[in-house]
Amino acid sequence: MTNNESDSSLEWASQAYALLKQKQELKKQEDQLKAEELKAEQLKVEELKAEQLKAEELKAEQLKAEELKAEQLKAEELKAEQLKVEVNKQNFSNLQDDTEVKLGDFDDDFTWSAMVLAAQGKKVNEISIDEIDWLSKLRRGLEETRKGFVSELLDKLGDDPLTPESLDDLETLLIRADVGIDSTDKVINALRKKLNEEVVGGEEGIKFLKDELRAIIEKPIKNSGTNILVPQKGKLNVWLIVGVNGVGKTTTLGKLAYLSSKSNYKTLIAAADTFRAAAVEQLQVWGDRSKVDVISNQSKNADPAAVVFDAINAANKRKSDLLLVDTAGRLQNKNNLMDELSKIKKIIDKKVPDAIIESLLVLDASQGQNGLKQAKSFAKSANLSGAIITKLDGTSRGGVSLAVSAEVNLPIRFIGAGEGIKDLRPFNSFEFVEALLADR
Ligand SMILES: Nc1nc2c(ncn2[C@@H]2O[C@H](COP(=O)(O)OP(=O)(O)OP(=O)(O)O)[C@@H](O)[C@H]2O)c(=O)[nH]1
Ligand SMILES: [Mg+2]
Repeated sequence: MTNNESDSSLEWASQAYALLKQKQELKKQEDQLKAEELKAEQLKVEELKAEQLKAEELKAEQLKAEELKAEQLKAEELKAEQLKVEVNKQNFSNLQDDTEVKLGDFDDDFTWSAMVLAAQGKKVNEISIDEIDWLSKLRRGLEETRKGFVSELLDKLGDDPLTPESLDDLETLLIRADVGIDSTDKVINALRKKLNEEVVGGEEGIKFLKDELRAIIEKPIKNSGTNILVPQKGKLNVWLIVGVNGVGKTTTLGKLAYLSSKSNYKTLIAAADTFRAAAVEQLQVWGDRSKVDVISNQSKNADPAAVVFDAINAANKRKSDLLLVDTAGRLQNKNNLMDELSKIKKIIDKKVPDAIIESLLVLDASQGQNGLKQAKSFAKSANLSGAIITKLDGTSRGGVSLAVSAEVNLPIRFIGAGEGIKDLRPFNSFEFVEALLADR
């Protein structure tokens, strides 16, 4: 190779190198650009991805919100449904209890009842349909007692003044109406004394008789210091419902539960008659009707005192005002019955020493003098504080109420005249005597 040749090849080489270098530089630049583009693209992809994620999250949130809304709607619908059921239930129990009393005709029942209310100082706008309904029932209930009593007396007396003979007739009639010997003697002696002092007309004689009878019934009530028995607020009141079998204890307790819960006393029932089969079920029906809970022990031969123990615990927890205790009317023998009652009382004394205990003897008016015997025997061993006279409807022996007051010295606290939930009322001596002697 010549020098010339060598020079030109060197130049070529350097040109080639420069070119290659340029190419390489260019490629490098291109690569860099590409890398940057890639990076930018990746960034974009990531951004896009992030956006998608965000969108998805948003969608999920929206979905959640919609689900929540649907759930809320469902809950509201459920609530509305429940409310409907509750209202229906209430209506149903109302229907079942037949508690809504309708105003009857403007008849003799109405006018008599209204007049008895007016005579006690009630104003026209204070009279309720319930009161009229009850008084009508009471008057009709005592009709049988009246028939063999006042009507006959009035027939005999006419409008003439009383004579010693008419007093003898009156005596017989009072005894026949189961008023009892003591109270009859008292009334007749008072009338005789009056008769010795002045002329007593028929009408006046009846008025005097009413006053005397009312005084007899009122005496134990006044002695007790409590005019109308109601649960004392702020303490646990325990009312033991006692009496022989079949007199109406459970029915009376059911009516009392209704009266008490309707008057806004927190009420509870203890099913302490564990002797009779189905006693708990019978009580549960009354509890349902009056919306009062029943504490019971379904196991066979459960101890009545243990049921009362549980019931007191429940009553304390719920801060109940009144605990009504249903007791057995019949056990293996009478001693057992009294033992059982004193065991129940001991439990109450021990658990709630400041409880106010009422032992209320239920008496079936239709049993007449037999009922009086029961009252005397219970009063001896059961430490009674009051009586409840039931089944005054359809008996001729309503006068026994007077004998219970006069001979057992028990205040009558409630009277029942029918099997319905509203057929029991606090005892009112004025209304009772007016109904007993309603023909005048
Ligand atoms: N006509 C009428 N029947 C009543 C009255 N009170 C209760 N009875 C009825 O008398 C029957 C006996 O009533 P219960 O309440 O079961 O008597 P009880 O004393 O609890 O009976 P035992 O638990 O067996 O001791 C039932 O058929 C009642 O419907 C009332 O005031 N008038
Ligand atoms: Mg019973």
